[in-house]
Amino acid sequence: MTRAISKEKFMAQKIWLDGKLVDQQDAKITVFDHGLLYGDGVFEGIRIYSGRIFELEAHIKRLYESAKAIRLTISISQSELTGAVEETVKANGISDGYVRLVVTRGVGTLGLNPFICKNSCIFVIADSIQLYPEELYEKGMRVISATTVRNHPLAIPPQAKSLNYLNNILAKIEALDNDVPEAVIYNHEGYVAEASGDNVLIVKDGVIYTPPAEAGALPGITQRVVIKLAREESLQVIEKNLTRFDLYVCDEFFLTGTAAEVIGIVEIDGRVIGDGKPGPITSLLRNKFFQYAHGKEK
Ligand code: PXG
Repeated sequence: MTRAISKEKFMAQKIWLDGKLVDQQDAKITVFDHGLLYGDGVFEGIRIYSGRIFELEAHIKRLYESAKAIRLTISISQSELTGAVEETVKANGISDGYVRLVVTRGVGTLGLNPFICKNSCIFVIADSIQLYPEELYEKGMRVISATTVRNHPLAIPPQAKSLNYLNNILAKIEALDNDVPEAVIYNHEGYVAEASGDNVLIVKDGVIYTPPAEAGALPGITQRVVIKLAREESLQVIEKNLTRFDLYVCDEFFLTGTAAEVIGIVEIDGRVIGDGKPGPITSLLRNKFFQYAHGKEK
């Protein structure tokens, strides 16, 4: 598997900004943009595998739904934005990499009122992606339970991928303070929601379990694809609320996400999962996902 892509090789050269491709040094945004002042906006992170933009339609749909949830009108249509992403990837000649698609509330004043911002600001970056080292996929990753609680459903909707990621960043800081790369975040009722940038799945007695969207996870596009691939392998997948105990005593544990793809978890809060190595279902789904993403199957 190709993993690390050198930064020099894939340095983003052209950025799509409000309708135009511009050089990176000319891609400038004012300090009065509410995305910067208040984290007021939405975004997507999308992979490019073997020259194809992975699940672009699903990412575009989620972006518009996130925008709707925060009453942000994206000034161009879904098909125009799809075209902008394709154009940016092509202009930068990237066949394996990453797209960051961002829509901010736009230029406003030093006040919260979002309706003063007349036009959303849209930009697309196509670049390489900072990946976990390959060793982590082979040996599996250790995680902790975060004390930071997932956004309450009556606060920023947890299903909206907003630019306001501080809650998840606080959980990530807890992880890094404990010398592990990721943390599991629980919701206000104590059920598992997700990790700071990935969805949580476990295996118990041959059945895969993952928290339902109501538990406060971002509905992951990687998670959806992996569930589909698992069902094609005749594996049973059940969405249900999971507790910390369920994670402690499961047979296998893995995370899915655009950045991490499928990664095995081998320890949580000092409890070893299974035999301390990524389990067979995790490895099977990781391979299936790789093949599917690179178009080597179906
Ligand atoms: N939960 C959260 C909070 C996320 O941010 C996921 C789950 C997984 O969703 P997808 O659709 O990607 O399977 C995410 C996605 C990064 C990075 O740079 C993080 C994400 C996506 C892309 C890049 O850490 N998170």
